[in-house]
Amino acid sequence: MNLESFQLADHNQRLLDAHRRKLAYWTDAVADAERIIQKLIDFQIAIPSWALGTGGTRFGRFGGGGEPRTLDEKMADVGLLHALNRASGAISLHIPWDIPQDADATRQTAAHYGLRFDAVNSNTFQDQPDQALSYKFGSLQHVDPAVRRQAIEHNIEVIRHGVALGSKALTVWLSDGSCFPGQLNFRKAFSRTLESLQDIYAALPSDWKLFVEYKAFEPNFYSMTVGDWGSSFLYASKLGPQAYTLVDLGHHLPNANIEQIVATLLMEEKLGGFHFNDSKYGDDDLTAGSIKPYQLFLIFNELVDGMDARGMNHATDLGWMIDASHNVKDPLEDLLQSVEAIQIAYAQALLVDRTALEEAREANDVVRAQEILQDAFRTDVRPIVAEARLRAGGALQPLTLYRSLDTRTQLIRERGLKTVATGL
Ligand code: PSV
Ligand code: MN
Ligand code: MN
Repeated sequence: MNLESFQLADHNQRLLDAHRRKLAYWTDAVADAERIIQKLIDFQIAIPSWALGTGGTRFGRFGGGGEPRTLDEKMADVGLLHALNRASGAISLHIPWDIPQDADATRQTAAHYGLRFDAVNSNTFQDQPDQALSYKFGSLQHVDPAVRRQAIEHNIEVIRHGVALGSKALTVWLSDGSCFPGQLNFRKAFSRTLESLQDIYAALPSDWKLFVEYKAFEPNFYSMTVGDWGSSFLYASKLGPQAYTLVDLGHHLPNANIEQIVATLLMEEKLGGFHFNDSKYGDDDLTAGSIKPYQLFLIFNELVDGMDARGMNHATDLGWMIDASHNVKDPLEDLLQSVEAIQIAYAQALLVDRTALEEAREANDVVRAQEILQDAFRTDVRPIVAEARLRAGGALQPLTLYRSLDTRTQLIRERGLKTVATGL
C-alpha cells in the first residue's frame, strides 16, 4: 500500500497549529534544539524482515492478516513505515527466509522505497528442508567437522547475498550450547566455534563488519556458547578489527546493567550494533521502551557519551536495528511505536548536560548527578521528534495517520486474511 502525498499533507496540515504551539517552547527556550533535530533526522533504525508478521510464541500464533508473503511485500511494508516516519530507511534480511530471487531487481525495489540493506543474518538455528546435516547439537561448535563446514558455507553464502544487495555487515547469532550439564566440553565448543568464525571472517569483504550476537539462554538452557558480552567480546577480539559485539537488549540475565556493558564495549572499540526490544522476563521481544524506558534512556546516555568521546558518527558508526515480534499487535503499528521510543530515548540522551554531569561526578555529588539524568529523562521531547519527522518529509503522528488510512484492512484486502509471513 502506498502513502499518497496528499494524505500526508492533509494529516500534517490538520495537526500543524497544535504542533507549532508545542514546539514553541523548544525553539524559544532550548539553544540546542536545532542540533538535536538534525541528529534525529539523520538517525535511521533498521527494520528486521521477520518483525513484519505476527511473531507468535511456542504456544501458538494469532495472525492478524495482511502480512507480507514475499520479500517484495516486506520491502513494501518497511517502505510504508519509512514514508510515515522517515526514520526506518533500512531493512535487515534473514537468510534463508528472505533469499532474493533477483538481487538487482530487489535493490531497485529497495531504492524505490528509499531503503538500504542493513546487516544480513545467517540462520543455523533451524534445519531447512533440503539440508544435508542437522543442527540439533549445534552448528559452528558441532563435534562433526562436516556440520561445522555446512554452517560455515551457509554464512559465506549469506555474505554473498549481502554483497549483491549492498549490505555491509553479517550478524551471526548462534543457538549453539547445551541443555544439560556434561553434554558439552566448554573449551572444545569455544575453540571449534572460534575456528568456524575465523573461516567466516576470512570471507568478509574488507569494508564489511561481522557482528557476534550473544544470548544468555534459549533455545539451550544450560549453556550458550556465545552466552554473554564477555564471550562475544573474546570472539570478536580474537577474530580481528572487523568483528564486533552485537547487543540485543533481551539477551541478558535478569537485572544486567546493560548500559555499563555498552560503555565498556564502546571504550574497547568493540561495540558493533544493537537489536532493540524490551522485556520483563527473558527474550520477550516486546516493543522498545514499553517496559523499561529509563533503561533505554540510560543506554542511549552511554551511547552518546561514549560515541562522542571517540568522535563517532551517531547515525552511521553503529548498526541500529529493532528485533521484536508480537502476538497481539499489528506488527506495523508496533514498529512505529518502537522507532518512536528509540528516538525519544536518543533525544533525551542528547539533552543531558554532560559538563555539569562530569562536575557532579568529580565532586561526588550523587544527588546532582542523578538529577541531571532524570531531568533529561523527564523532558517531553515528543515535539522535537515530531518536528524532525516533519522536516524529513514524514507524518507528525505516524500511528494516527496509519490508523486513519485503515492500512491493515487494505493490506488484508490485497494479501488475504490467512497470511503467514516467512520467518519465525
Ligand atoms: C535470537 O533470539 C535473535 O535475537 C537473533 O537476533 C535472531 O537472528 C533473531 O532473534 C530472529 O530469530
Ligand atoms: Mn536479536
Ligand atoms: Mn532474541
